[in-house]
Amino acid sequence: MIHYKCRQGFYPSSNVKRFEVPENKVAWYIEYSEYKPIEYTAPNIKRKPWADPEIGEISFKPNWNTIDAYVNLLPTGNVNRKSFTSDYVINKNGYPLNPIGRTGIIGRGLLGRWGPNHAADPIVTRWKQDITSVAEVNKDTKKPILQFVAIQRQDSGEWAIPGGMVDPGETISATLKREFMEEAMNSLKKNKTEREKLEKSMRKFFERGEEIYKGYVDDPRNTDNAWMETVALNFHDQNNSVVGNIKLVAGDDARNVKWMDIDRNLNLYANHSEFIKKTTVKLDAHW
Ligand code: RP5
Ligand code: MG
Ligand code: MG
Repeated sequence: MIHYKCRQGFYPSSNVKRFEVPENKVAWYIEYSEYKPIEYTAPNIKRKPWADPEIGEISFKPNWNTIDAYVNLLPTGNVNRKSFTSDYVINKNGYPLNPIGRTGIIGRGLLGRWGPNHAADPIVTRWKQDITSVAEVNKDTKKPILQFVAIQRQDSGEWAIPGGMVDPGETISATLKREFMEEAMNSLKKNKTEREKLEKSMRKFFERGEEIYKGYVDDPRNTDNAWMETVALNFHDQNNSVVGNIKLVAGDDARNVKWMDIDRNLNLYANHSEFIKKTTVKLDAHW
């Protein structure tokens, strides 16, 4: 794997320009003495109670490459500091190193954790149908067209899978359902009773997911010392009976939500298009 979206241009939501890393200088084992990465951690991240403290603070004793029972957290719970790639390296100053390589930025940027920041991505799909409920087939590939629930991200305006960060102690399956309900069903704006009812109606559907991808994400927020990793699962509504019929309402960090037709022209946030492509292979859908 190589990363593209996190090694050029401006760091997201900032006027900080990355030190541009050419493709043949990404890997750490390649000597690059001219490399002068820019230090950047967004000021508001440093104030967030859920974010890691600075490296070197005496109270901060992370257990790298482990499921860290780190106690200073609110809410308390284990933080997964293991990478799906392999054990990452800690440099001589105590900073974890991005397993893919250089990004032109040191520090955490917008990310809360040093090292891997774990997310989960629910890929909710259905078959595209015409008004008479007949599945639409692409003329060229002769394969049925798949749709997935896409959200438009508040931060970059790009369309994406409605994923989100795994909270300390949270299971992946809980994150998948919670983030889908927050971003695509606006659950945070519902009262407790409504939210519980909604959760109950989605519970069965979210029990059967198929793993599509697990690993590093080519996220524009990645830095040399902090990066995104995810587990993406597909939840497919074969006959439009569950989510095929639900009302989508954008919420939390989503400004828009819709069923998006899938084909090879998709241009999504980070490397989400790659996850969607894998889903079409699994379901033998048009791409
Ligand atoms: C991506 O960022 C992941 O694939 C996931 O979709 C998302 C999680 O971050 P937030 O949506 O919480 O910003 O790398
Ligand atoms: Mg979210
Ligand atoms: Mg999100």
